[in-house]
Amino acid sequence: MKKLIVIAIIFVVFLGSCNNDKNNPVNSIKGEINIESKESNEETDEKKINQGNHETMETSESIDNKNDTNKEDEYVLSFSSERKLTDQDIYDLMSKYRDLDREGIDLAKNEIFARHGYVFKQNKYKEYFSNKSWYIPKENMSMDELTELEWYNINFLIFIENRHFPQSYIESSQNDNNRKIIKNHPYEIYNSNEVVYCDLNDDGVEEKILYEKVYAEYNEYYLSINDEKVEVPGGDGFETFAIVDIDENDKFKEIIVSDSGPSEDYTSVFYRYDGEVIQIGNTEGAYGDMIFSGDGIFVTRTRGEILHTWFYKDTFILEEGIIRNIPQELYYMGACVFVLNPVTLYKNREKTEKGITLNEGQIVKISYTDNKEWCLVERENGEKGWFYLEDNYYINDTGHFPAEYFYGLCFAD
Ligand SMILES: [Ca+2]
Ligand SMILES: [Ca+2]
Repeated sequence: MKKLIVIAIIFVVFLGSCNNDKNNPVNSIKGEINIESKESNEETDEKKINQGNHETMETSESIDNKNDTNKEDEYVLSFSSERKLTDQDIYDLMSKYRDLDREGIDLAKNEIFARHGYVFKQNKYKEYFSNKSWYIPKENMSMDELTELEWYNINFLIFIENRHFPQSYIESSQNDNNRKIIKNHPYEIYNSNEVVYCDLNDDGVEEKILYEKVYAEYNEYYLSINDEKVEVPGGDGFETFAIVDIDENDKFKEIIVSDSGPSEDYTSVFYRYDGEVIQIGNTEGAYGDMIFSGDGIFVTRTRGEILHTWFYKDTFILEEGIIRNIPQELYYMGACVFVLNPVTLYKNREKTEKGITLNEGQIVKISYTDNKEWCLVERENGEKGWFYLEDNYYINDTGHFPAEYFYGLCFAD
């Protein structure tokens, strides 16, 4: 059991590395768990531990006697010590308490500790649980009293907390990226349906540029440069376009027209003018997603091909008038997931040597992928292993979908 506590603490700490919010209640709870587990490790007297367990049994009996009638009202999750929590439980909880926030999930998690009489250090928990008729504080409560199932549920709730609420690692990492992009952008943005003058080919003569959105049954988009007009592909083009100098060492400036697509699958088309309008390439991502370094290389945001809905930084180069992709061996996915069922990984990207097994109730990070077949999973302690997707759907040779093993994958349109 002590080993399990250590494991649980490791995952709490690991999740911290996926979470940028320093004020997150998880961290304060992490502190509480650490303090208590330290005490329990020191408590080597078997007699004491047995006494502790006995007291817990008494406590749970008295809980049942007191609260048979209003169990649902007395708990956020009345069954969180009895069975594994599922995604559905969280959705039910969210529909039951419409104003359920991060705090609510945090309370659900602490409720598991409180059931064993955990004495909270922070006033907000002290006050909340002292108002529950079932809560009996127990000064010498040992973390060893928590069952494997309860640790599973605590980890699950920690994962939910970070996934569903605003300061989640997912959103904060995206915000960070956006901030960087805004700081670095050297492009200029212009409105559609307004004539713009800019020398695009460095011949000392400004081009007359017009990007038109024509609202008809189907939206139509046209780019006119001087006397030439081309139709721009797309279904939901931006109200603006950008002029950028991708490579400061050539004489051209480039025009980028971005489109938000049917479900925010942003795409961009690139044009150059050299006496005629030339489409030089297209990428995913809008110009606002891109970082230009001025040397012909730029980065955009591309949707990943495998496992779930995710995006990666995709590098392109403008060479000899054409934009082409620079493929990478591995792409950073960085998806923190909760393990629902044990899965054994491979030591390397060959289907021969099996390595570590991920156990249910763990939080791990799917860090890198070749974006074709293989994904690298990392544990907080640095242990790594690979799984592959069979026929693009199933994990390894199991015939089961990734969502059966990992909770937290995103399957958006
Ligand atoms: Ca010119
Ligand atoms: Ca240039």
